[in-house]
Amino acid sequence: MKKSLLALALISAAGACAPQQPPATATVPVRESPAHAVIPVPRSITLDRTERFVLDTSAAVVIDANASKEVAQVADYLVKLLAPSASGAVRTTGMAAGKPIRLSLDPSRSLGAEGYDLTVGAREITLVANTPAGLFYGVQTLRQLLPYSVEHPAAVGRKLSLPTGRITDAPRFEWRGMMLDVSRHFLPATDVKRFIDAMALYKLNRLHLHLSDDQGWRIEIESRPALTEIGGSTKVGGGPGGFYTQAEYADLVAYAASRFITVIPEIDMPAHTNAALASYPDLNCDKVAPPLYTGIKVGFSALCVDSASVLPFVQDVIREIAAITPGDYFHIGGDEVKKLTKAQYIRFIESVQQVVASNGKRMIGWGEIAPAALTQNTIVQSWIRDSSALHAARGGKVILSPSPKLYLDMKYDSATVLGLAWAGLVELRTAYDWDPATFIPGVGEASILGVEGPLWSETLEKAEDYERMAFPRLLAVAELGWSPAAARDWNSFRARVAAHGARMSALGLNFYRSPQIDWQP
Ligand code: TNX
Repeated sequence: MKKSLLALALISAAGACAPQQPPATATVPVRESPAHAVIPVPRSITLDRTERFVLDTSAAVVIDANASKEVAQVADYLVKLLAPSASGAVRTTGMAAGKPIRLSLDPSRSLGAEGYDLTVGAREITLVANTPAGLFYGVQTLRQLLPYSVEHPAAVGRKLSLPTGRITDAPRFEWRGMMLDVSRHFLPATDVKRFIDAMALYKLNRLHLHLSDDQGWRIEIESRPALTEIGGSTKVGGGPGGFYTQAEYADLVAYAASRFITVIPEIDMPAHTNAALASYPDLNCDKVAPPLYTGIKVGFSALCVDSASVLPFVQDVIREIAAITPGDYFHIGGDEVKKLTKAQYIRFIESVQQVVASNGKRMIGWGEIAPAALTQNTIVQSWIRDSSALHAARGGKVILSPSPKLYLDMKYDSATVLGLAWAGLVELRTAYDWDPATFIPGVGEASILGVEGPLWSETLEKAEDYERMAFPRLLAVAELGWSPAAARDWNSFRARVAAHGARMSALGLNFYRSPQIDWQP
């Protein structure tokens, strides 16, 4: 009881624009109301319940006169977010602002590559970081301290204000990701951009695109045009597929970068390759192209790894994609290979590792690749209880995507229409309530690069379907990846998620109304 009284006395998260809550009495039915609804929960947050910073036209975003282009871009992003409530343009120091919102870099502060320090006073906000990324994450916190009406710029008469206080913050893990399977069904670039925007709100920084599988090849390869002409022509269930041209992909990558998100392309091999096998007969041992595949079985296809045609193919594909991918990573899949011997598989993975390295990228592969002779630079993405501990033992890094916790395509409960259930049902609490550092024996905190929620799309036909499976579990992935273990708590999380329903609705995101949450109106 004492705890809820205290919570009520603090600022209501969803009602951040409203005056303070009336004092609670023991007879009033108490609805748990957190002091704030910031997700992922910051490392340190102290809010003052007596004063607020009110956004009005005397408020203006201010940067140093000699600020870098990237800092100016973050300031522009914030101006757009606050429009039309604050004054309309970024100002530079020297030009007076009634109520400045100052963004600056200060290398003398030890805030890390993505941390920030946000101080909100009644007449001034200061946001400091070591990097533009840190400023961007501070902006997302500021955004979440504002009422959800900030997501409705056209709303008439909305009042934006936020509690005064101080937040100092930095992420636990450098890898905070989600994966979109755009192969089983194709997701157009405009829909992927909506995901990118939502990821940014929750401080996720890695978007892994599963660009090829049995059912579809989704990125143009200029030297191998049939991959998209044939391999990209259909999808699960049949009907037209789709693909990104290289220009569209590059645009997507740049859009993600403007939100400090690195795109990781995945070309799954040697299995999950029917779309490629159907496009180029030479990749098959019998030189006969199989028909296109529109079902949802896995494991039946494999490149003819010992044929002379395969390595040049792999080289062409990796070279072309690496050339339009500024990020450090290239994901080669490597999962669920049933048609090769272990020796063939290991030899293939080791040769692909060389191709990836020679194109200047760090290789990532699913857990099955761990027994190969991987370099320390290679990253293993664990999805079942696999041998990723082998990689940790050799000093390599592991990304955790355990299917019974983070597979965003698993059904929430037995009534969920979309999704699969082979790894179990994954309600919100299941996704949230565990600790990455103790999950796999032999893969401790120091070996963990971070976490990622894969969203496989066998059953997802359109953006709304992808969204319904991703939200709200994506918020759990975000908090697992960002917040220190000591700051994470299911009851606190569930109270904060309650306030995000309205925000997700305002953003037009189709989310699952988990019965584990007392959604705020
Ligand atoms: C396993 S996870 C797969 C995918 C499926 C997914 C469905 C992984 C590396 N392979 O091919 O789409 O399950 O949940």
